[in-house]
Amino acid sequence: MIPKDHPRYLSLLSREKIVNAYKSGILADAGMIAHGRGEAFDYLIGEETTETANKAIETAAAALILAKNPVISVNGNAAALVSSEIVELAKVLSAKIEINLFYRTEDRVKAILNVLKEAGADEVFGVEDDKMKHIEGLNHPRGDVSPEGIYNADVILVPLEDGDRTEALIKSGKFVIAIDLNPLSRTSKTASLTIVDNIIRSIPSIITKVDELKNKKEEELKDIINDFDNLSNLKDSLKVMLDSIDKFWRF
Ligand code: PTJ
Repeated sequence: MIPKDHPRYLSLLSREKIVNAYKSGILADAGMIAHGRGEAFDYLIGEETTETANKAIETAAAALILAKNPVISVNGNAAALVSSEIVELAKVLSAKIEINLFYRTEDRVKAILNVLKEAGADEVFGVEDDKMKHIEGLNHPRGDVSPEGIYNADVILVPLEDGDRTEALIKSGKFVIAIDLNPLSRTSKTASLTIVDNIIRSIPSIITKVDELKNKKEEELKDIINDFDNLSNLKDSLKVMLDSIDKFWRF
């Protein structure tokens, strides 16, 4: 129903996917509110991946390539918007996919599992409640994770994560890569590395970067990671948003 020549076609398409995912039981009701907040920040960066975000994307790709047990954590919003891209990224990295929900219900886990399987995922972790282990510092069940997935991961990619869980994952020694359009969120500030960009652009960009960097020497990849400073990258992202005032008259 959305005309392809609409200037904000992609944004409206995402909105439609989010609403449909809510109707089919994939998305938490709070997922719609979270999406709206993301839309507002995306507007401020011009609905484009910034240079600052590209630097974070390159660093994320380097960290994921070097990881011994990389895991991509999937929630309702990620399943609604980028399930195929997540499956593709997991394949190029030989990473695991784990369903890890803030508002966990058995029905939502099943619905998200179906979406991931339809997108081509062979194996998905975080599905069987009785096999879960607990991450210290979080109240049940938000801290329950799969022993083969997040519990033993060294690098975790978390599109849209909550601040408490990011903090608990960091405390348990993980390298946490967050994707969050809000550079001021606790997740953004707590993560090892934050990509301030929309997941619909950043997951495909990570795939491209992994392809570009996968044959680089370990030392070169480590240099990329060591050169990255999360707080200063977040400040740069915020600056891009504040500078959008200069673009105000151009429309
Ligand atoms: O599916 P569940 O049960 O795990 O629940 C997922 C939500 C997202 C509802 C839950 O984790 C939550 O309440 O998250 P928050 O605390 O609202 O944080 C969501 C963050 O993601 C906000 O900072 C938004 O700006 C950001 N965000 C929203 N949409 C996008 C986004 N960041 C990147 N890409 C988006 N498309």
